[in-house]
Amino acid sequence: MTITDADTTAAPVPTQSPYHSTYQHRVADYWNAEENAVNLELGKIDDLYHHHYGVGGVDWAVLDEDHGGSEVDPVRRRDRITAELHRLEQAQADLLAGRLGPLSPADRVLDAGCGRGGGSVVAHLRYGCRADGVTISGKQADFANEQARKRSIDDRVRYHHLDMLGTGFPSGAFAASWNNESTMYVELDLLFAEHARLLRRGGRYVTITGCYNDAYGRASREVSLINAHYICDIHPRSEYFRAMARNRLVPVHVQDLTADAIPYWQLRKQADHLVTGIEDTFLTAYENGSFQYLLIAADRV
Ligand code: GPP
Ligand code: MG
Repeated sequence: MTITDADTTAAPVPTQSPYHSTYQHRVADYWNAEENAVNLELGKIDDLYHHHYGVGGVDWAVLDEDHGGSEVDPVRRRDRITAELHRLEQAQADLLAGRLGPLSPADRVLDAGCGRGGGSVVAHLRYGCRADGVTISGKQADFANEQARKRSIDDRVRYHHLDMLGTGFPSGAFAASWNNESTMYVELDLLFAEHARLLRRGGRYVTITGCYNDAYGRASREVSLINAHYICDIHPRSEYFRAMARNRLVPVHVQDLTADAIPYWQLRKQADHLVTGIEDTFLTAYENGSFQYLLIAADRV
């Protein structure tokens, strides 16, 4: 059989950087348009804008206790829920940042898929290191750079409108790099090849990710719904370790955060002012065993 051009439907592939595929354009469209209250209202609290979920136990008193009187004031209740969700997202960011070190102000780190930039600020404040964030959303990069300017850390923390699969940064320049819930947008081999190129020998790579559970089988209905919701493609757990092994990344710490991730979704589900509609799907996916929330830290050898 001969396949000719006429047999295939040509997808126009944009040539202008940073997009290497039509898919990336659509993903960038999503993030350029995204203004979910669950991200903006939480971020406003202390100007740390995250695009990941939370870990740890919920203080359930936020739902009913009101220290101002016996009646539950709905506005104060809403604010307490928002602050509690932000606390859990911050705990997740701190957990990841804690695995990057030890680092010093002389070190440079890469935040791959940086969103509105919170993770790079967290790493910089913790270690004093220089941080570069990359995102294929120009709007996110602009927003994050504005935040860095407001904090007067824009000489040390910079965001770039770039594809994390091909950043153009110098080889071996980074002491640590990470993906916080962004690996599901890319092919892992291409991603880890770029991290391995950018990290110095002995450098540290960390990811927190949602993955589907090989022991369950293939991707469940809930995993497919999450993919459709965010336009992503969740990988199986096994693929992370295969792709790391192929790209000089040797796991040093693996942590199943699934149980720690559930309280966040239980609280988020009750936050009428913040829900996006994906809350029950995450809870079912975690509870039926088809989906896992994982931290992997690896050394670049
Ligand atoms: C959260 O971003 C993360 C993703 C969109 C990637 C998918 C993650 C998985 C673990 C599958 P967000 O904070 O912008 O999402 P939301 O608006 O729902 O809070
Ligand atoms: Mg969010």
